[in-house]
Amino acid sequence: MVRQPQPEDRFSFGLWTVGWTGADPFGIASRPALDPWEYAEKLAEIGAWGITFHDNDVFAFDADEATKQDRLGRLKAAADASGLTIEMVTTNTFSHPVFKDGGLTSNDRSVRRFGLRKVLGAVDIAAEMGATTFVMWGGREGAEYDGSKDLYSALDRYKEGLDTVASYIKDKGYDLRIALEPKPNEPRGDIFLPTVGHALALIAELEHGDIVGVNPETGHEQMANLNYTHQLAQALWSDKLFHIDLNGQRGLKYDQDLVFGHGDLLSAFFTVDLLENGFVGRPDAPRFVGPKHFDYKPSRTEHLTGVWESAKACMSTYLLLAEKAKQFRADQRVTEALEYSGVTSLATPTLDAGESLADFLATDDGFDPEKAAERDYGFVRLNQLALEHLIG
Ligand SMILES: [Mn+2]
Repeated sequence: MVRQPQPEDRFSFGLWTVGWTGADPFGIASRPALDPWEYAEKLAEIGAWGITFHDNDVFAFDADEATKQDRLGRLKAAADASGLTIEMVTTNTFSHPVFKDGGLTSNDRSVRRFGLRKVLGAVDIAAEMGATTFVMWGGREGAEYDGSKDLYSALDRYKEGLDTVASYIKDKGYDLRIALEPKPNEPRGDIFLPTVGHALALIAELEHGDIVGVNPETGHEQMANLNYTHQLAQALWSDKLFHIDLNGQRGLKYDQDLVFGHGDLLSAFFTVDLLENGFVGRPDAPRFVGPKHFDYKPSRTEHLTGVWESAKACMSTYLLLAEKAKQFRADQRVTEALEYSGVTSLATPTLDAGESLADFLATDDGFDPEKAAERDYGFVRLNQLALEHLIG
């Protein structure tokens, strides 16, 4: 029996997750929509600590200024009253057909200027709401046809857009960092910045990249056949893991947004192990300190009861895995298996401290490749120990 989630667990949910009414490309909504503040209140009731939203989760695309302020005020009041933190805000530059060829990288310059203004408007909202992260998911930044984009210019425009947003944040003195959310495809045939690695490479080219990091989503990386935990690790190694989107995905198919752990469970175990316990051999390495944010969709087959059950399932799965991961790390057999496997010794630099390249090349370690090739690493036993903790 897993314990109840507590505010100190810092679980947070996008309003669009529990707020998804089940409409998909093949069918209409399968359950009613509530008001944003109703979702917030209910999330607080089941143990969430925080909420996140797109501008248009709260007010319509064409809402006038008074309506925007009224609805944002009602949401903020509900969040404050139930003790919820609005930790992240993002912009919707994908639903309205004006963005069908992208927001920051549309071939139409007037759309790019409109898109940029919309993003900057959402940055102001994020600051007003007290959010500390501004996620940018460029779902429509991409193409279906290779001939439809000057790909070099598209990357230039992406860079221009991100630098403009980042410098705006700095000019305003907002306590906000941008987190880019990679995804390989869907809704575009090919989305720009398809993986964490691509996003990190673009960030390295920015003028204001110091306040730009990544928001990796489990399913998005797995849709690219990549290992989510490895992506989190590289983002941490680059000190760029600003936010996370936890969910579940079963193989290479459409973006399923399943409950966390309802996809690749063993992978989810090692994701939680990294988030909770850090790198095995490097206690000095950066750790993820942000909220445990879920970006999932309650399946279309569920009605409102199922919506709340699925949100609770995300949190209880995380808590169960965190408990299992703690036991895994504390197990003496695991310590021995890690030692046997050489996992912890990977932290030792390959060259000696102060060893010159000339000395290194002149040194004979007496190394025998045939002998070294006989080494057994014991990775299977290590993995089995993880699995036994997971299902035991
Ligand atoms: Mn997704």
